[in-house]
Amino acid sequence: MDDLATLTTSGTERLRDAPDLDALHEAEADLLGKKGELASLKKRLSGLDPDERRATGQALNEARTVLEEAAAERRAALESVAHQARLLAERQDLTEIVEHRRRGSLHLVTQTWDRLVDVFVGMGFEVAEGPEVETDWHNFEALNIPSAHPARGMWDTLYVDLGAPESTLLRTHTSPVQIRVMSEGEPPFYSVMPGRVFRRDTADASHMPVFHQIEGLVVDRGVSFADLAGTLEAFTTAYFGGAIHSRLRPSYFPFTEPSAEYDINCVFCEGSGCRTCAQTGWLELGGCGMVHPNVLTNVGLDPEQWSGFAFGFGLDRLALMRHGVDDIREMYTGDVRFLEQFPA
Ligand code: 2NM
Repeated sequence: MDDLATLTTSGTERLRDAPDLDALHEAEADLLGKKGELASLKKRLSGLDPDERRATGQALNEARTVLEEAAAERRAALESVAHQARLLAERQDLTEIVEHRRRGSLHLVTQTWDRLVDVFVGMGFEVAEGPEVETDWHNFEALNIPSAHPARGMWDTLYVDLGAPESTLLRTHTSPVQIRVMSEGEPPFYSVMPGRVFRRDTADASHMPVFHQIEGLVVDRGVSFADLAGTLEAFTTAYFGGAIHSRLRPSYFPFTEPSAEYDINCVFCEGSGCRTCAQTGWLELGGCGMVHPNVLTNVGLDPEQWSGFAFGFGLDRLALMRHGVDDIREMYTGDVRFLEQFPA
């Protein structure tokens, strides 16, 4: 019994002080293992008389319980320390690198192009594109602008030194795409043509020799001027919001009859008059009209069967207006301080 009491005291102490899991394991084996100190004490039970044996056996069991509990307690403590150490060792620094990579964005003109196309596609139009180098026929002749026609002076044309003189040019508008669509397909047509166009102009605050247009074309049976007005009004509210409306004013284009200018309420003052709209309350956006019967005939369509309307406006001008930029040249210098103000 004395040996047992000593073993319990010293054993508990040894277990409690085990410096690590290996030492604890070793102490457990020495104290509680098959060949351990408790087991060797147990062997001595056979030398005792029955009463002593029962009391000592019970004390042995109690000592085992005490030692086992001390071992379990120490194991829990050591494992917790080991766990903390492992967490610390496996710790990963996932802090984001906040060094700012400079990210590009779509050019203001591209953003405007995409938004316009989105609105027209939403209204059921298809998108058509065509070549930037065109024939005189597609750019002028087919559009009811013969070479001697005074209206030729409406466009300052850049010619390409190819073929007969003045037979090949940089398109002055996207209308030749409409000629191609009508020549190559079968009506009905509901298409918009965004694209880059070229004019022999000196750059100033409102002109660039290279700029962009979007034109639209509808050809179907029984299309009227009311359809044109309704389509442009629907586009106006869809693109600018419900507060902005459109109006049409009589005008002249060789390829449409009747022809009209397309205005919208000034997006800055909404009609009350400001500097941008020169106190008129209106902004000129573009032109439109009913496709001239000569144009329909030129592309092989019977004007008695088919009628249509077309419209067109400057995409760059729209981008400038929308963002209150006062000089078109700003959009084409490539200055990042300008470009990064439109990060959409
Ligand atoms: C405009 C204004 C008015 C137009 C007409 C045609 C075609 F091919 F159908 F005859 N294409 N584009 C047109 C009409 C374009 O832009 C200011």
